[in-house]
Amino acid sequence: MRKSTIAFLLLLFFTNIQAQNRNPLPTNAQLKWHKNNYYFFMHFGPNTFTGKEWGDGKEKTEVFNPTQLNTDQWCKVAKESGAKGIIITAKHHDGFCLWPSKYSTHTVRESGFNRDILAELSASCKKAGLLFGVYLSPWDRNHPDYGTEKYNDVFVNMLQEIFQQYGPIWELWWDGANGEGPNGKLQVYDWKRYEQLVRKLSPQTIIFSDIGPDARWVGNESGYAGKTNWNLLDTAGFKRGHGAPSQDTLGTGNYKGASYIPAEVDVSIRPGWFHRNGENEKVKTADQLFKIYLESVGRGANLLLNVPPDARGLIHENDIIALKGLKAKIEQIELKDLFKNAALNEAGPDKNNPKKTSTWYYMLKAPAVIRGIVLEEDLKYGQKIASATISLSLNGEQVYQEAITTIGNKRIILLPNSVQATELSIVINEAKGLPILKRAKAF
Ligand code: FUL
Repeated sequence: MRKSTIAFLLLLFFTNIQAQNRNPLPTNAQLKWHKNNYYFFMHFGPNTFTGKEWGDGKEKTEVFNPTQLNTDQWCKVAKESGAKGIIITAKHHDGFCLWPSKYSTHTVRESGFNRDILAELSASCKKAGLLFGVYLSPWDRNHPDYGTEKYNDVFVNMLQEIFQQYGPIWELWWDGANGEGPNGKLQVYDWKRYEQLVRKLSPQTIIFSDIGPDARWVGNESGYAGKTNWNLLDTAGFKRGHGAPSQDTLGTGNYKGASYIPAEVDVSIRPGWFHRNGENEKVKTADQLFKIYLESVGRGANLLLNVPPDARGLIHENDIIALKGLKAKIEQIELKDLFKNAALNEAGPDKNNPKKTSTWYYMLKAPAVIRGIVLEEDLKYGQKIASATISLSLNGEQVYQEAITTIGNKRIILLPNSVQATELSIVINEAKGLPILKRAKAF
């Protein structure tokens, strides 16, 4: 064999070993982010008044004219729905700014409405104890500089305004869309510069985009994460927007992914992202929202549920009814802990052989009626569990069994029918390293 071939094979061998040993860890900000696993998205702007989904940036600023805008009402609804925060479209693709930016002439200031919605919402969120986040579309169909290098300065200046005037910003939401601007040109986004600035201004902010760096798009807007959902992603060679990893990969993550970038599920309570009057009867029902919750939060992802204010500047009554229903359903899971006082028998995990099958075995003195199980993995040391078998038994006789793959932040298993049981066993069949279960609950 030639020397160069041997060198190549050795390189391949070591690269492979390295890949297998990878254990990307979450940052503290990401660990906290996992805990706030359900929050609101709000699309609000000229589209709310024109009925469009994508404004072309030529809308007259006066169309933006909410008659009863009240950000305290938004926060009250968020709080009463169990959501932990609000991410608002500070600027959508039409370029209209919900704050009076010095770097645009297409803002609330020019609309005659002349109230600073970012200031009002960030104050309301603080008052209500909610997290505050911002969606800032880089694609701008109004700004005259879009499509030129000058626009990168504009975008950076806008980021600066937002972080300095309305912070702390908990999450920054970057859409990868990159269409034409008013002069027909595409923009070459300077992502590196934007990211460096945000890290400098606010190191704890979670930056979301198709490929992170802190949270990734889940690959669909229908409200579900992959049944297997790794918080890891390979981003080398991929870009935001076109050029992102495949939608399937975004949904499942990469088993051996090089970076810790967990998934966020964005979905709207209505048919579109913006409120339209004709769609008040098409608000998703509490049952539909609960299914979304189970398939997002219940699969280890975070849920960003879009609840768009209407042209009054309020959250519509129909949305509130559905959200109350959702909250009641979530509470049935979260407030119950049927195995709380059960005896626990652990067989493993084995520190010397972390890949060995390990079992957690809970026993109750009297039978309980079980509708579902909640499992949580401790992610501080990385995501480890790849496959597990959950069984419920009644006095030693098995009444239910389900095989699952990843657990991650939270795994909710809803049984097809409630069963009576006295024992719950969780067998970890495969783990990438020492598996640590934070808790197992039954409801
Ligand atoms: C997309 C946008 O084009 C939609 O209008 C919406 O804002 C959604 C959340 O992201 O990429």
